[in-house]
Amino acid sequence: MEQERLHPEATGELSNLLYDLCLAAKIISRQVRRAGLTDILGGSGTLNVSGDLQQKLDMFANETVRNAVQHTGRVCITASEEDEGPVVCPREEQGKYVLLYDPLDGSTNIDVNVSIGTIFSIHRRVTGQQEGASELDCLQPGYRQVAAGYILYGSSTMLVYTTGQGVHGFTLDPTIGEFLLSHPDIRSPDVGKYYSVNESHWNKWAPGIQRVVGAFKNGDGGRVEAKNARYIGSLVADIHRNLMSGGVFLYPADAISPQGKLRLLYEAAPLAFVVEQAGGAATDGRRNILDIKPTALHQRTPLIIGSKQDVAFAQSVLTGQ
Ligand code: FBP
Repeated sequence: MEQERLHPEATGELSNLLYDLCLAAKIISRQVRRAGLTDILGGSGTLNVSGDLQQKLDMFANETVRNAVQHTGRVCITASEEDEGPVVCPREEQGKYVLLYDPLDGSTNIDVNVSIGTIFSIHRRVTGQQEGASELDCLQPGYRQVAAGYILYGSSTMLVYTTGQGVHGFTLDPTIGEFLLSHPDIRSPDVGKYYSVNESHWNKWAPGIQRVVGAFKNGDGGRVEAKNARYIGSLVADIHRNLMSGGVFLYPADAISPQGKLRLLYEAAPLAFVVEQAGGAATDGRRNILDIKPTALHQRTPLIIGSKQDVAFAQSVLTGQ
């Protein structure tokens, strides 16, 4: 509500939409915390549009987020990693916002009790009421986001979000069922102490990427000092650690995935908005992630994200500057 007052034109709809996402996060958090005790672990037997085996919890989280926003009159369309196409809200309940989300990122880690997360990105609708909401509303560049963030289901459940006025972290107090402001105005160090990448892909990388990762690992005798390695293999957990302690995460393109693995609309762009608002940066190796104009709902992008000077170093090596 305080942040809303920074926007004289605000109607409260965005605040309420963020609160709808908080409700979904509490329901998902409860399920994640009890996952080992209930029949919700393991695969659902179906594949998503990206060919990934959908976990039961993926499906649960996907429906929970959609149900939390679809009939509120605040959202006109949703798009999710787990849905092939966008889901248009009932005509008479279409609002002015667009919600893009990854309901449960890192889902391959669910069954082994490793931290996972929900990632969300909110845009303003671009289609008119007459023509009805469509995929056009979803295919907007990252710099047009009005809000973005993630919920981390780790040792505690945390919500971290931005509306363009800095980045703020809240911790869920399960005893009162409320997110409490535990990390106001998060700032990320310009130079990180960690580098995070799946080095098992080394031989599939282009020489430029090998040079960048090599420099983060061993230093490069001037521009970069050697860093410590940390890689969980759960995007939200890796990004959150680097946001708090300083670090650079890389999921580059490689011979198998020439566009990288991670999805632009509901993984890279929302995390780039958060990290940039905390003083960091995000690139696909050549340009700012937030400047990429999407052409497909589930398009992928190479991603280098984190402490500003480390990302700048990587981009300068990859562009030969
Ligand atoms: P999804 O679970 O949303 O498909 O996430 C993809 C992901 O698990 C990220 O969380 C993580 O950063 C990456 O893939 C790990 O990939 P890899 O196993 O190749 O290192």
